Amino acid sequence: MFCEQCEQTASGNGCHQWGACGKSPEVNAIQDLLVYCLRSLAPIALKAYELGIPNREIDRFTCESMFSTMTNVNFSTKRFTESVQQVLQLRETLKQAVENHSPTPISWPEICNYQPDFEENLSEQGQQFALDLIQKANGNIDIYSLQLTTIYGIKGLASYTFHAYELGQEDEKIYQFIYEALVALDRQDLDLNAWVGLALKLGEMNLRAMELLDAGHTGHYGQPIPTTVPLNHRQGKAILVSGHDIKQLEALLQQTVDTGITVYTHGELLPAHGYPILKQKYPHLFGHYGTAWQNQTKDFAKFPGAIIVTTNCLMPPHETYDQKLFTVGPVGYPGLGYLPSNGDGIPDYTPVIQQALELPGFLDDETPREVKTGFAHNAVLSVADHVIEAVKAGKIRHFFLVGGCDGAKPGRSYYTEFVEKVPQDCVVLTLGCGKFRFFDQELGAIGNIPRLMDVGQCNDAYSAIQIALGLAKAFDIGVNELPLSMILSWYEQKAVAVLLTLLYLGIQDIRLGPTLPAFISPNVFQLLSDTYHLKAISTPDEDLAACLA
Ligand code: SF4
Ligand code: SF3
Repeated sequence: MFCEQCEQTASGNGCHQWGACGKSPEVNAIQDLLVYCLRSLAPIALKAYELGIPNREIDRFTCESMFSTMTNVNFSTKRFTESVQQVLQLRETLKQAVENHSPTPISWPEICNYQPDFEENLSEQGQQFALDLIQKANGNIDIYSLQLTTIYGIKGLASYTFHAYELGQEDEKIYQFIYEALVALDRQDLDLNAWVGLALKLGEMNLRAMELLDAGHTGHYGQPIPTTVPLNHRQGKAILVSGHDIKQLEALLQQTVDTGITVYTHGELLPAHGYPILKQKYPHLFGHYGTAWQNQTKDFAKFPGAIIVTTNCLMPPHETYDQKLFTVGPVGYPGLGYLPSNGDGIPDYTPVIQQALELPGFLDDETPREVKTGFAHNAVLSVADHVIEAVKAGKIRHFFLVGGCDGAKPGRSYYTEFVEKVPQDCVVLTLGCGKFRFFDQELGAIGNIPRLMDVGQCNDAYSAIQIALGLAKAFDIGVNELPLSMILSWYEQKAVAVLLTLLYLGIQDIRLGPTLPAFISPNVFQLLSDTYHLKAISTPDEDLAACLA
């Protein structure tokens, strides 16, 4: 096998024997096969758009399928086999429709006729695609690096697009771009500049996807407001919801009204508590349980109720808790209960509810502990006057956005130490699951402005961007002139898409860690460093001194 799509890739240069994430070579190969089949669909889907016969079912299926191949999402060969079958059926039906509509005969590229042999092992057939891109790049390592950046960026973009369409927010420009980018992977005539342009275009499209998702969240659940979230449990039966999917969280809340079950969030669902409509409608949405995704084998084992994982990051479960763990949407693992969606995209959560009622739940009330979330763009910019005053009066010297993904590597303690060392006259904004390294620290306030503000999930990078743009406008300066430094941590492919968005916006001096992506070649990194001053993190002391200089 070969995979280097995430930060924990083995030895920093690729998983070859088995995924450090727990992905087997079989699953890796069938994921490659699924992506290749989606590439075989892309030219037909683009032609359908050209002829005015777009197919929304195929657009959405493409996004959910790409999402399922992201790190720590789906480990089920059975589910990937079904997806491969489905994509080929959809492709052939669409091909027929396009040919019927076209005034002239169409000569499809060879890839559009690709057909695996379903009588034979699909994973074995997927193995051939491990080397497909480097061949397409004629061995040019820099082109290959940008091809991989593109394909991983598509996975991130597709996942945010999936979340947005679940909430009724779509823009067909994004779907068309995803097909264009998938088609580009089959081209051999693009030079380095063209690939860089494509990667930045991906960043632009991802900004749009995050904007749509923001509109979906705020449209359904209201503008986030600073909210105190209990970190303690209360007595009673319990369900824990993990991942990023607030729509699924809401569906579960609806289905558990009057059951007496208390619902807790886990991981990237902490910011859901900041949405006022969700909190008002469902008082049994109580608190947040556990810390970052990489601690789930301990946290899930201890949780005395049922658990649902709605998106990344799912770790291979231990047998001590796999019976109470369920997956929905793109997520899957062999042997775990999977709840398929009904026509409206919502599963019947009865098996989860039954499991929660059978389990003991929490037997006592725990001493209250709490944390705050909900400092999204609306909340922060509504007090922009105070912020500006505090900056002008010298009370706030600098802002740090310390955010992104978490992970198990020891090098990630950099982010905890960085936040601990941020001087008293500076403010830390955070987002993504990386916040769990310091989210419960008491950093106090500068006047009435908290020194630690949780902007939201990783996709709420959109919110952080709006805050930065809003402040830049208020100060009447460029965003790169703000007293703001971005200290980012990455792990999976959503972070790749977010990074491309920040580069598309021309954000300079981003510090990225804990290690640089293995798929970025030295020349491509040099290019990003020359153009955007993108740099690797060094030590908290050195980086703080440089940011404040
Ligand atoms: Fe390795 Fe990451 Fe790929 Fe898993 S997703 S196989 S850890 S590079
Ligand atoms: Fe985290 Fe998996 Fe990336 Fe949404 S939950 S930020 S790693």
